[in-house]
Amino acid sequence: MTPSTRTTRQWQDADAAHFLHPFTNFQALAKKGSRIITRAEGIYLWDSEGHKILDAMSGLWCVNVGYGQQALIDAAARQMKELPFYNAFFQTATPPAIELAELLAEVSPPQFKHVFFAGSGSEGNDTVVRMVRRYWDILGQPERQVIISRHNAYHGSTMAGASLGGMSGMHAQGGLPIPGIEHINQPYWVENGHGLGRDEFGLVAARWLEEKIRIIGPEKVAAFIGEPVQGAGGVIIPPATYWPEIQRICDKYGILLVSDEVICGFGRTGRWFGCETFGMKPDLMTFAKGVTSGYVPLGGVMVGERVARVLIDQGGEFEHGYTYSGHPVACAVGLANLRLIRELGLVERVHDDVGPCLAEAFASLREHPLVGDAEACGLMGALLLVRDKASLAPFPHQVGIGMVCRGHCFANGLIMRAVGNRMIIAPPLVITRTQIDEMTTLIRRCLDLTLADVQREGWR
Ligand code: PXG
Repeated sequence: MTPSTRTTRQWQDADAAHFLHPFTNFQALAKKGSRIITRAEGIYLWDSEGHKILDAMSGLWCVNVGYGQQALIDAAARQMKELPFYNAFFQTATPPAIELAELLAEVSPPQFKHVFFAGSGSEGNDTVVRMVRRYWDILGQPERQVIISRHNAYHGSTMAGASLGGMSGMHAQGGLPIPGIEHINQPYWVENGHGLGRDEFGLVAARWLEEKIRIIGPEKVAAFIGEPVQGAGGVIIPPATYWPEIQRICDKYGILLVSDEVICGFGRTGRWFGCETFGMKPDLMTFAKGVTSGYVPLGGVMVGERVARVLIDQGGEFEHGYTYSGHPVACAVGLANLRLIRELGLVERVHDDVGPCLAEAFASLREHPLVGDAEACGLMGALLLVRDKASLAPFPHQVGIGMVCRGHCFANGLIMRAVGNRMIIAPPLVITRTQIDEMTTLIRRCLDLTLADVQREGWR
């Protein structure tokens, strides 16, 4: 049935009866009913009640070229007609997968010439774990098993992805992390800075990696993985000193550096990949989301020459892969998407135009009585909601200030995420300056409404 053939209530009842949503308290949602999204265009969504919503989260950090791009739609339709599926397992390949591999190598930093395709970011990170350990095996150092990650990182929801991630709620369910994964603290200045200047703190936070390597024993450490900017963790933008120091430490101990570019890739930070914005040279890059702008699922791992040469020249068979590794329809859409990003000059646009515009808009929101800190990097931004601006003292946890603000966004036609006391956005890269103004006006209205709640309820 098409959306118009059922009422919102009917959709909600069927949803509650049959659909288990990801990261959702099923009982609470069934009581409230889902919001049913029925169509989209540009940076806007419409729900089943006809409400127009500004999607400042690009779906889920992925619709980089915005909704309704005909080139992507045509690419999918054409490929489905010609060859909807063939695998890449038994010494076969399809033209879209080959062409996308070629184009990915072209837009990636120069050390990347090869790609391993997966179906999602989580699968990509499972591949990372398999590949990193295989690399050290081939080199005769099988004791190098440990991968170091960070608390409050998000690397997906498969067993390996959730283990690499540093979300304590996820680790509490299902006996995670799997063996051989260790975590250090995150480079979040507000929580961990302890009075240091930001740049000084960046160095201190990076050196937590060195301490961890020494505790584990450098001969046992295989790799370090991190998101250039932690997305799901609340748009945690590290100090400029952080990644170069991480790079220095990885080089010193010879351990592989993995950049999880699932959110930061494909223009989000104002360069093709976040590692370029933050000045590091990873050996592997996980990607997903923006590679197809979310129109169809696709993920994978860019494999740098250091690892690729060992796997190819010395490795024999790599016993790993997915049915949908190199799915022709997904790859055809990926190709059309990357070509469109180039054609529209979206990466440069984020760097030179809409990125700086967002930074200015967020700087102006810093004046708001609830905002203790406002940060932006390319087209991702975060507002820290505080009880006291001078000390950055937080609201008591039970107030749930982020969720209060998010409720106002929901009611006012704006999708903005709350991560604890951080309100975050990552709009489509096609957003215009006028639309950034419109979004900023909406955000300010929601902050005002939240402040009114704070005053009425006496939360300060
Ligand atoms: N790495 C990073 C950095 C991600 O952000 C994944 C891996 C996993 O990708 P898949 O395609 O398997 O979901 C992600 C996904 C949130 C949220 O709440 C973020 C993601 C997924 C779901 C929710 O911000 N990022």
